[in-house]
Amino acid sequence: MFRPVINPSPAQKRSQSLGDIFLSANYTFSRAIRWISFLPGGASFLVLLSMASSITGCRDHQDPSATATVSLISTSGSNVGSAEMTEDKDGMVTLKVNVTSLPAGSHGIHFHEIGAADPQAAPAFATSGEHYNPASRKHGLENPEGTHAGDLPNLVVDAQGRGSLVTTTDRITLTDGPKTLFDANGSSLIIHASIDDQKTDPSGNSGPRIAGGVVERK
Ligand SMILES: [Cu+2]
Repeated sequence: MFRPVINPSPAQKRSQSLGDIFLSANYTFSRAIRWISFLPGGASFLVLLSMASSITGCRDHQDPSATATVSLISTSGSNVGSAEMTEDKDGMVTLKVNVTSLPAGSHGIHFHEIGAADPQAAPAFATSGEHYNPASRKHGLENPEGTHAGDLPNLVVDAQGRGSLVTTTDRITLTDGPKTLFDANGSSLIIHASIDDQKTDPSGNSGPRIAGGVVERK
């Protein structure tokens, strides 16, 4: 198949090695096709599909329902930040909250049981109901009879009014199931005026609601 070159020039060497690469790639491809042809129809279709998807680079088909977002507003209706949520394939949800223009200090923050966050309700954000608690537990990350599905670590806000919280939880999901935030009446994320003591039922003495928003599919 190949005419051997005795004492090849550099140009001849180059063309020979390019030919080798072409031949070896061609060989690998034809071996793969021969191998696929031995598989039953369905399996060879799947192999071809996975080859195609690895070529186009679209192997990570993420369920669109596994991400969510919250737009947070204050009691006066102004924007004070947002939250992003992502659920991984094992059902672990990562929550990232960023806020501005809130009072300095530690604030209780929870998922509440209704997807309605009206700052003009009396009292503010009363429309979001109580903490999301489908398992009927008591409040607090440190409560022996806890924990509400919607309970979270405190959100710390600095002297400039900025705060962020990054945490993970498997007490809630964004995908369907008994602890999904997207149940019949949805859910909200609510920030309180005071620190959550993580023990006192039903809301850790965290005081009035100062900001909130509805959890929405992204
Ligand atoms: Cu709350």
